Amino acid sequence: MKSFLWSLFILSLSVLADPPDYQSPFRVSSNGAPIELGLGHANPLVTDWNGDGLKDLIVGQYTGGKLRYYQNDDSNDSPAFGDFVYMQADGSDISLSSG
Ligand SMILES: [Ca+2]
Repeated sequence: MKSFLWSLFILSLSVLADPPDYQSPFRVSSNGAPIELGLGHANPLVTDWNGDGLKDLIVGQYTGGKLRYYQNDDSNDSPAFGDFVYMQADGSDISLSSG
């Protein structure tokens, strides 16, 4: 009973908390066109991969399980992405199987 009341208390707090303030969804572009991955299931990661202080974009694509790397060529407030390269390890494209 005590754990049930405690859970109810925690649930009440979460209901009363301010809702998250999300931005409206938008499409990310490279070379001025929306990035298309074919089949869905993209897993984007925004991180400064090359260490230049600008946040880059890494996107996993379901088909072939490859990882695309888009280098940010502008700023963190207004990122600009050009052509992607497939991320590699030991000279070969990284490929991750699904499942
Ligand atoms: Ca970077």
